[in-house]
Amino acid sequence: MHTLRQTVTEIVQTTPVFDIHTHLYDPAFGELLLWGIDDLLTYHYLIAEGFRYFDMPYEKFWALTREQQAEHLWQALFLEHSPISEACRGVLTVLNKLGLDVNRRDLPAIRQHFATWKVDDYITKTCELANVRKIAMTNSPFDDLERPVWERGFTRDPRFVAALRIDQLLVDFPGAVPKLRAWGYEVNADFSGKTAEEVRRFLADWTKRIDAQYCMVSFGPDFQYPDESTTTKVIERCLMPHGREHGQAFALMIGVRRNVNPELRLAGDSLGLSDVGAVERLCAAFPDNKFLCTMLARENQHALCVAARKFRNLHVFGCWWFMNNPSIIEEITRMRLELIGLSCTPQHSDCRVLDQLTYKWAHSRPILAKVLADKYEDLAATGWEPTRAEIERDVHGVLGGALEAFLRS
Ligand code: FIX
Ligand code: ZN
Repeated sequence: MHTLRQTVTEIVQTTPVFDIHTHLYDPAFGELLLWGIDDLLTYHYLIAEGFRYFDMPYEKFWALTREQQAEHLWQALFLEHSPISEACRGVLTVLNKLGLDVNRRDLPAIRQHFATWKVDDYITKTCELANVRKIAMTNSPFDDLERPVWERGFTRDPRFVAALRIDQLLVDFPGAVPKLRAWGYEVNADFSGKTAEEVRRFLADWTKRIDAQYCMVSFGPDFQYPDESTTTKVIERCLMPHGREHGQAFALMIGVRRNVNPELRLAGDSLGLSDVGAVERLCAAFPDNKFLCTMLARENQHALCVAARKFRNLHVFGCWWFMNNPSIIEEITRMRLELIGLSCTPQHSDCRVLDQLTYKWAHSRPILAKVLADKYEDLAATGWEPTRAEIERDVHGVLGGALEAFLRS
């Protein structure tokens, strides 16, 4: 006889997940899809940690090849100190799940192993190891490496779905204007003339071209709504009507302070406390639009859950970036289940390197199982015994099914 906890653990392990936010790419994007040991070791989370120990100047590190950077990171983070941080542990989980003997501490042997893989097979292997059924990419028309691939067209890999990322449109409209004009959209920085309808045409064209599942932006902690800014104008006059016309949700990732240390490049972003009230005002002003939201500061999580209790058009998701550590994931997941039940998506991976799917899901599934099992045991203690079918339904929901239903609604 299985205990309730064993049943929950087994179901959480075996239910395939829809990973709703990553920075991975359909293999048609070639080199944009990162994978393998050198990309794993040069993940920006590890670069930030490496500089805690390096004494070399920043420029010297950036001048190295990717392989040399990986070697320095391996040396400092794995050989000279035990790799106990979550991001370091992740690399070892990936290697271990691939069947490699991490105990040998042998980077050349690990590299040899990766050299034997072909990318398509490796995607299949990784999706199997991570038990991932669908991966949402982050797709920006403003990215000069990515845009030409979409414009050329390609046969889509059904495992990868698109999300339309529009940071520049919302946080740097004057910078976006010359680009939009060059692409044939008649927009003006002062929002005069046909600007609003042309931005909507741009959003509609890209939504169709990439089959965007939702539209997404990241904001700093200073994000406000409403205010006198162009951001508010773009939201009110372009994004909201576009969202209603196309039934498309608007995902907000709020709280990132970009470039607090520019020397660290992609690893140089930090966080700040945001105003959940701005999200509430957005949800209240546009009850016929759908919003997804995740926040970067731990201190914002409780208020965000309360906001979701007030607005059914708000779906809370993920433990983003600095929140993606076991102790915090457990705390936040528990709080969300207690406040908003199963109507949320506790986790996304935010992978930048394909292999990370393996560790991000291997690390978060047991936490989800533990928290869910506690909750089902509390139910059982009242005499309400959850059936296997009910648990399967719930787990499918929190591993992406609830979000799919929200997007369809
Ligand atoms: O803006 C984002 O989507 C962030 O997730 C990234 O910019 C960030 O660099 C990251 O990889 C966090 O996990
Ligand atoms: Zn991201």
